[in-house]
Amino acid sequence: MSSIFAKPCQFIAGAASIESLPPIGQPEIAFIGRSNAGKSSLINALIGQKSLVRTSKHPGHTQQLNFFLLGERLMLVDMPGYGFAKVSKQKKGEWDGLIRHYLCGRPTLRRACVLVDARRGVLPVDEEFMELLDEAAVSFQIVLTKADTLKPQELSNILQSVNKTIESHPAAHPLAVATSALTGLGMETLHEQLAPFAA
Ligand SMILES: Nc1nc2c(ncn2[C@@H]2O[C@H](COP(=O)(O)OP(=O)(O)OP(=O)(O)O)[C@@H](O)[C@H]2O)c(=O)[nH]1
Ligand SMILES: [Mg+2]
Repeated sequence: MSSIFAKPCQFIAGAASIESLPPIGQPEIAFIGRSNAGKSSLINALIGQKSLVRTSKHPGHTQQLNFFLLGERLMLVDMPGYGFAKVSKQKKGEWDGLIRHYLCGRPTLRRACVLVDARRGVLPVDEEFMELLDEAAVSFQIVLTKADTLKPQELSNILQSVNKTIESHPAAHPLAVATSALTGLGMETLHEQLAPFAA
């Protein structure tokens, strides 16, 4: 495991509104994606812990922006899922508004990881957020999650199609990475790509 990801990681703050966002500090990496895409699980897998970040099989579990400080030098930000139909319209609006505000206005945000469930592929709501990231000039990377649930050929097909999507997004990292929080697939690649953002 590359050094920063082997360092202690601690919960720093949770923010359910723009007013309660923690002050600007260390460089930040945000993990965004649809509800249930595997954001919280991926952060646990990246830091080699089972349950620092709470996960659930029920979509809509993470309900605020949660800030985790890694090795005192890099903030990992777990976000609520976007576009979740089963929460009230008002809640959905609040979450999407908070996510948008954070993504477009956070000077310490270095990279957004856009998580896409490999079984579902890129959906219109993912495209919407990728366009927002393009406009805000926030560099992002598509991370396919739950790769363990697909056969190798299926995974290769979805990777190919996602890499096509990337071509139309100027802020996107040129290659998507396939991951599994269960098997650890892709963690080394993400460690290598994200570690340089640490202060
Ligand atoms: N098979 C498999 N299941 C996974 C993987 N990652 C996450 N899951 C499962 O997917 C479900 C959702 O995981 P979470 O990490 O809570 O997803 P989330 O994106 O944080 O969800 P919200 O907070 O509700 O937006 C849980 O049941 C996880 O066990 C994976 O790599 N493989
Ligand atoms: Mg979550």
